[in-house]
Amino acid sequence: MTYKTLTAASLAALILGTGGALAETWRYAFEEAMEEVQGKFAQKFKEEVEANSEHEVQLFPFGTLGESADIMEQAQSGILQFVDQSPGFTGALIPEAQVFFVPYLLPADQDTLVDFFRNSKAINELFPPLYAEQGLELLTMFPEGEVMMTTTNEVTSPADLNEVKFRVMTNPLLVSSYQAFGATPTPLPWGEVYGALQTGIIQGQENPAFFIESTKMYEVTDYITRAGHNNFTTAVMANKDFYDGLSDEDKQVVNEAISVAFDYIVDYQTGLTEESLEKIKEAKPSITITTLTDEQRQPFMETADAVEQEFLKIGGPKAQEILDQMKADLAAAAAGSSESDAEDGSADEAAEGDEDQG
Ligand code: 6CS
Repeated sequence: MTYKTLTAASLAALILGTGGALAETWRYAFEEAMEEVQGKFAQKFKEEVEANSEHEVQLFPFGTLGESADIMEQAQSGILQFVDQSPGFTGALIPEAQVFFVPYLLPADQDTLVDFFRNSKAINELFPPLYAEQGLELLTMFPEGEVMMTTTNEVTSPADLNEVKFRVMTNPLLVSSYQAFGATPTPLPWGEVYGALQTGIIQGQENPAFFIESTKMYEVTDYITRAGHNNFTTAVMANKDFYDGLSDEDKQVVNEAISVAFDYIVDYQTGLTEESLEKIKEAKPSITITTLTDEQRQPFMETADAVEQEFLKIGGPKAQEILDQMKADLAAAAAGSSESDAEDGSADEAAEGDEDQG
């Protein structure tokens, strides 16, 4: 073989001595800052890929490439190889992804929740073809923490949300859900939320405690309400053409890195909610943090059926199949958790934990 007959790839492989795999730089954007949950996940992914291949992963946190909708477009067009976008923004693209906004569908118990995300057939088998239709390889979904409302007025019942312009992610079912809660939902991209609260354009928003703390949402609201209605779900994807074009070896590197990062991010979140709430209290002692009682939650919970029906209307052709499978997966996760509690004798402790978490 002469240099004339060498392809660019084989020449590079010769130079790099990588046995055929070209060392590339992969670009990965996410919706949060480097030290927030999505950033921590991305950093672990990068560390794993770089330790196990010749590739480099370049990370783009929130704000460097635009809003969530922008990074999704960039991933679909192949400018980015990887993107983390939450179903809160994917709902218009993949209507079935709105299922994560049926209130009280996901469990409050962390072990059950993680078991569900790890083993769900809906996530691992039914969602990937729906993402593939949009040019995306769904790599994983993971939870980011209990969602809480932060508002300028106290909220203990749906009546307290009357006339409250409440910011939600740009997801039609989330709009329906907050309508059912009695609020006036206002879909906005993330970058506009702090300013909108500061200027009084909106009077509330929802997010996990770590994000309320790190983005200082407590500065522009006075009440945090734990209604226990959801856990924040996010998803990591690759551009599908890029992923399909990877060697088997590189696919394995990517999949392994995702799996290691998943385990890492689950561990990372242990105690994070309570730590974040403590930091908020320290930074703003006047903040009121209320965990609603079961009785106070009841009217919020009663909206779940109507929102589920709405999901079946607007959740795309696979809505029913996704919902049924999610429910089956959640039941299996709950049964698995109670079995392992029984085995290690920790059922009582788990039940106590549930109460603490609400
Ligand atoms: O509320 C939002 O828009 C943002 N919340 C979190 C926890 N992550 C990213 C998302 O943009």
